[in-house]
Amino acid sequence: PRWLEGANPSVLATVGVGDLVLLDPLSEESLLSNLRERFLHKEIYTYIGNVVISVNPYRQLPIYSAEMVEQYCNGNFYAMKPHIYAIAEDAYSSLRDRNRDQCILITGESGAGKTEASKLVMSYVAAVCSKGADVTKVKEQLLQSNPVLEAFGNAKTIRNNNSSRFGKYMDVEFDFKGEPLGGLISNYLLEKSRVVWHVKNERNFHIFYQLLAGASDPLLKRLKLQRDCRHHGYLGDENPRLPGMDDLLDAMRIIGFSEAEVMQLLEVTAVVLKLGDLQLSGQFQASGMDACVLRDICELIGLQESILEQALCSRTVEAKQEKVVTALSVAQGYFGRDALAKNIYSRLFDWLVTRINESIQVTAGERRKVMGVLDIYGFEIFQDNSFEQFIINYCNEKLQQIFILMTLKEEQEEYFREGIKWTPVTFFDNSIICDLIESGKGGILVLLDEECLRPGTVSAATFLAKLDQAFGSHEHYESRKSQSDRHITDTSLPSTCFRVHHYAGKVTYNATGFIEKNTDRLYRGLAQAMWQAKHTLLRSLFPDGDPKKASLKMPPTAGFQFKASINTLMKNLYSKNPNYIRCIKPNENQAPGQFTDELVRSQVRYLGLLENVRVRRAGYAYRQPYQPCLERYRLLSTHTWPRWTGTARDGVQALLSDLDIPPEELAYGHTKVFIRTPQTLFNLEERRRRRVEELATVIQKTYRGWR
Ligand code: AOV
Ligand code: MG
Repeated sequence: PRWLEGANPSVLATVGVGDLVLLDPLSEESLLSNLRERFLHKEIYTYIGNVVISVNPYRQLPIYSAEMVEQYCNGNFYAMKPHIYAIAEDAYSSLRDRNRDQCILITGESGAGKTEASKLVMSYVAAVCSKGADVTKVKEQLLQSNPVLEAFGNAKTIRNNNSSRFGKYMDVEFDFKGEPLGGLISNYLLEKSRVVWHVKNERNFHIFYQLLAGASDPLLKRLKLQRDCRHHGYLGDENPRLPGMDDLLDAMRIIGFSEAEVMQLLEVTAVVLKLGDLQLSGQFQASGMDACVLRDICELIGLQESILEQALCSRTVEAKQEKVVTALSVAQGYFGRDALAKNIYSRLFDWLVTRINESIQVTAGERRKVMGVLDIYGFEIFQDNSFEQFIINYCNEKLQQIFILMTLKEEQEEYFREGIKWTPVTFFDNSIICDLIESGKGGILVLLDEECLRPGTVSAATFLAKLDQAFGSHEHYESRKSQSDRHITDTSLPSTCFRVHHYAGKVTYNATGFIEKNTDRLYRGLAQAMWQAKHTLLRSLFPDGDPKKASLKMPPTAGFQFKASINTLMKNLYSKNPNYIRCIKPNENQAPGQFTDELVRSQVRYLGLLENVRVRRAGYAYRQPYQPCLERYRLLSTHTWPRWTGTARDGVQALLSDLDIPPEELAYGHTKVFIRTPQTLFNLEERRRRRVEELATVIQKTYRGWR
């Protein structure tokens, strides 16, 4: 019988509670042990209302099959286990049926499972929309953009063997029927310093190893590369195990790259590697260059050797119609070489995104709806943190801010939509930290820019002094100077460093390198040399090398650009209906089945999960649309059992008023019923359980009677 299907594992009848809103008593400890218990039973998803918490299982679980997709797509997921598919379904169906633009915000620290989550969401949406030929092509292209961008933008780090080293936001556009039309990808600041240097036990971007391990002999020869990566200066280590080159080439073909484009792309990639092999052996000057490597590079890109050599070992400064050529020292030569490699690679990455967008972008002016999926690098605290971590953590700070604002906003709006009264709750607001970093009136980024543009000698020390002067007494800023002003002695903070108290923890940044990385200087001669190459792709990456376009104006700094693009992103996200996936990393070893309490506790803390539950409970802990609520509890009242013919709303009202629930426990919204405390819901569930048993006994007896 249909009503016995209520034996489905529900949000409640699972390990611990499936929705933390129902936790009783509610404390950090109970929240943590609920997550732990579920995780150890391979229940990695838990809700806080409409937010999904996902704890990285570090193993393949059998919960992503086509049947699962089917269940979440058809079912009423109030009666199913918490799952990322539920949030994907909720977002997709409200986009399709209620015409609301959606965004999926995935946050969590490095290795917590954000990228995997974004792929699950995308594959869910791809699976549930129709299967026509046109749609299939679009879907394939959207999905295949992933392996291509991962090859060029991901790398092994200490935290994560497949760490995203760039931020990605993808808008998927749908027509009025909910069929995908295409998409648009935005990328944020690639960690390009990795091209020329990485920490021990980490690696360079995947593509280099994939190329060396997977290219055919003739291709490798054509690219003038050695198969063993120890022959290449920028790699050093051996080949890690990675997806094969063939899959990557297939993906590029599906997206619509021509053979010629793929070849050019690989050639430019090879040039980056070869630059790392270029030794500058002159004793004092960079002129003693490895002739073979220089020739290889120039052959690959169609450039006269003397032009590149000149650009690498000297600098031309134009002053008052006079050209002054100065020879570079070896150190300056290497600096220029590495800057060139980083610039080529990051410009190539931008080109790749643009090229993918050309294939997937929607041109038709149809009425569209959009689902945005944000997967960005997670919060990072390393032993040694530099400009890259500063930018990454700034970005996470902004995402936390948007989470705070939007959870509260969304909660308030829901009560408003449903016509229910509500009193706001307070939450830790991290805007003070955001301001410290990005304020236009003298935030850290502005001071850094000032320092980069200031004539005269600037250094990490002058930058630090500037920070000290501005933020010496700021409660989220620390340095040796500010400590001594406060009579604190702390030897763990080196004198070249400053510390920011982020929402997710204190991070010590080494100021050395901030100025160089922010200015991101490339000697003009090198850009001009690249522009003279015959290689069409490479040349197109350096429009600034055109002497006619040479301007004396400094290009915008890396920090300035990032801030601008992050703020555009925030505006975009604010305009959409948010859906949250909060990823948690259970242990530091990338190991299955391990749950390190302290590690999870700190994430629970900084993600503000406890506050999140409190906000959710402050008004009404639990809410359910009328129809599923009626289905679930109608057997509790003779008004609604065995049959109810009125509307679902009236049914729920009739049913609940029959059950002696105090009226202040309930509120009837336009589409949902709201229940104030978890106890009421437990109570309902308990009664329901007993009633189901009762009915089952009745049936058994009846059957026996028949026999
Ligand atoms: P991240 O995106 O959050 O880190 P990933 O999504 O790359 O983290 O996850 C790290 C690794 O954890 C993956 O390579 C998988 O091996 C494993 N993993 C994550 N989610 C799942 C899942 N649902 N099922 C099975 N394994 C999973 V970073 O990009 O570093 O911030 O910058
Ligand atoms: Mg990632």
